Amino acid sequence: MLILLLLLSALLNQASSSHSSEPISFTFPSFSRESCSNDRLICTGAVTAYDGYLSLTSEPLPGNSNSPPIRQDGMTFILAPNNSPSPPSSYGSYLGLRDEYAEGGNVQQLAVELDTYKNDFDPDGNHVAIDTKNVTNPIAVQSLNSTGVDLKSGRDIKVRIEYNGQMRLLYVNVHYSDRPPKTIIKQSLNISDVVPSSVFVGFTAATGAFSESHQILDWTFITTPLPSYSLRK
Ligand SMILES: [Ca+2]
Ligand SMILES: [Ca+2]
Repeated sequence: MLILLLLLSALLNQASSSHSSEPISFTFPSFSRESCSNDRLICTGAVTAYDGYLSLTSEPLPGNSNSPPIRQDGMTFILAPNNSPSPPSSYGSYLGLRDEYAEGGNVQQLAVELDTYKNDFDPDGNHVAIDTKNVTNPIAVQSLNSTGVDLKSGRDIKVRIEYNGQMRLLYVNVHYSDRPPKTIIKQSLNISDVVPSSVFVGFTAATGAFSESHQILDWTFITTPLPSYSLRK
């Protein structure tokens, strides 16, 4: 059972904030073996940097094929108030995100999960969900089965997560990298109710009894300021 957490320190410019702050943008067009040893990324748990990608959990051993193949459990993109490593009992279905014994507790996290394994509380083993307090009771969940995207296909998958602070809407797009974007979830959300104004952003993932490869190939993060209006008396 492997747990990991990767966080990059950044101040999130909350669009709903009354304070103006500088927009933040960064991009990792790729990764290298040095990506975890420079100052930009905090890699904990099983996160390993390779030439071309970050591996969030230990890679499955070559030839370790299960019949029928079972893979688990998935990964998340997370906004968190601190850079603590994944909680102790967050392996498996808790995706390196929440301690299973602390479900429903007072946390200030926002996560978009890509879940590859059906637990009792899941619709299936191929879905996207938005988690705040609970992994077991997400505020939104949507199966990918009708979209043609299979998270376990081994193909490169692009995920675009966009928050519109004026409309207070969170969009999640998931598609194969060679296919057009497709909105999977459109969820009403006031992000300032969920996370503090200063957060760490990054990824978590976990495996359980069976392994799975969770790789980040590239990553771009952008905030934009609210449109400003000038008033003339
Ligand atoms: Ca699951
Ligand atoms: Ca789930």
